[in-house]
Amino acid sequence: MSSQEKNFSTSRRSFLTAAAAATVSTALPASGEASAQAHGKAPAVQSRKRPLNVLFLMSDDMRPELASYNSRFHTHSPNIDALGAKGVRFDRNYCQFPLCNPSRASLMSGHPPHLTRVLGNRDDLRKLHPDWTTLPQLFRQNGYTALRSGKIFHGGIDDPEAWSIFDGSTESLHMTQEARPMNLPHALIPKPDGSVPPLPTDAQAAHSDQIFVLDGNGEGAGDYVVADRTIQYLRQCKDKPFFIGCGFSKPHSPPTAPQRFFDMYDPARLTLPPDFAAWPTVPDGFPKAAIRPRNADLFIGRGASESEAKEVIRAYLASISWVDWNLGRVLAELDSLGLRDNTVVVFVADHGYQLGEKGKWSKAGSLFEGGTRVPLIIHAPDAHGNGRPSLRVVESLDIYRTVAELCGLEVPEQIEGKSLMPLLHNPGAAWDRPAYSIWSEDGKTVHGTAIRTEQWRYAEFGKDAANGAMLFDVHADPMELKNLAEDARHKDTRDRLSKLIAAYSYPV
Ligand SMILES: [Ca+2]
Repeated sequence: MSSQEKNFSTSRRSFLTAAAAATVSTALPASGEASAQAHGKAPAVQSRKRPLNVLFLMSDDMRPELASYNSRFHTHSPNIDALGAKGVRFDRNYCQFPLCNPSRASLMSGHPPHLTRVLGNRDDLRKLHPDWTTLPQLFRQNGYTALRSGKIFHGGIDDPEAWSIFDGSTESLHMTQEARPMNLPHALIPKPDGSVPPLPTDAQAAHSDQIFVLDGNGEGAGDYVVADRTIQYLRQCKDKPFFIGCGFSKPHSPPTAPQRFFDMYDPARLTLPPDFAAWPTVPDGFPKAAIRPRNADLFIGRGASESEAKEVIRAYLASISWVDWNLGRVLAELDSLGLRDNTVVVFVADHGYQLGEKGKWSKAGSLFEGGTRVPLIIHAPDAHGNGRPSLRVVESLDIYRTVAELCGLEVPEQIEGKSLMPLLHNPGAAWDRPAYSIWSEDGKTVHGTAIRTEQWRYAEFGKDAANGAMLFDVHADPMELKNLAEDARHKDTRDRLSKLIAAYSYPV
């Protein structure tokens, strides 16, 4: 065994330890046991011959633009939708930070971003917290084989303690198939002040203007390889307990998919959001701090014409459909190996994205629904709520505790978030926890904090909202077009939510 391999061959002792733990406490009440629990009787314990495995599927920059989440684009996402129909689909799940590394560090460590202190894409969670136990690490310590394919932690900042094999590979970024760049026409869209800026020349901006088209099914490229490797790991681990992380890197820019996924969408039929603007635009009545003046992922330093915007939305949807297709290959393998009934399957994205709303083409700085709402599906075998969606507000931070408890693993002290077990059992159960998301402009201090309840989204910028606030009734105004923060009729609501933000301690 090479020095890079740790616990890859699961010892019998650790296997038995994990198996015993799983047998004692994992099972959700089976049918009929719920009422017994409601009357104060302990539910019957369901025994398992083997511990539950975990297949942890992630996507990058995917807002819930999926058919089952009522995407207005009718996205072709049959595999994710089927997974959601099999398990519990959380329709109001929120990330804690709209940027890759901070969001993933929070989710995988079970601590909110103001405690991880990972507030930018260069902070290293493991270096900051050598003693913390990340989620895959917890499984590895309990005798599981923990393997990663693709992007689970941030690219280039993987957690060496998390995985049974750590090779620091970045296979999700490799492309062995030549991708055809499709350059968008550089329309010169004047700025709101009438000036026309020069076309961006820096490498990042040039890169951001490209869409990549692949041949066939994308064989040999990016997420195809991530799925292939996951399938290989499933075959390798089918007879021992595993935690396999499968991290797709799309629809993160540059949008990439085989031609046939582009063909699923007609750009002429795609509609732009009502607050679409060619440039990042602060609408009347909104604080400037809510909209970063420069895009970070697409349309960097230049305006977007309506036709270009539709081409990019089409490419984003095609990328989602390609992820969905690859995810379907992984789940088909899980089925063919007979592992579905013994495996907890999680699907989540790191954060959302703005697709032209308020002129934004990025997640960075977005404390709107677009930037913070992400799909979350959990299929736990025997969960009583399987097949029903949950409308309760939950956080990606809740995943750590939930998955650990599902598998009967003792959760380390200090882990935050709340177990979603009650919602997996009864998706409509009472639930009064709000979701929080923060943003840091400089990676050091918190510049904005948002709170989401079932009816309201409220965000403050600067300490005590020194740089403004925004309040939306998300039932009446799902597109977040009208800021109610200064509306006297909603003062009580604002005051109540403001107090919650103040209590959500963070360094300012
Ligand atoms: Ca991301």
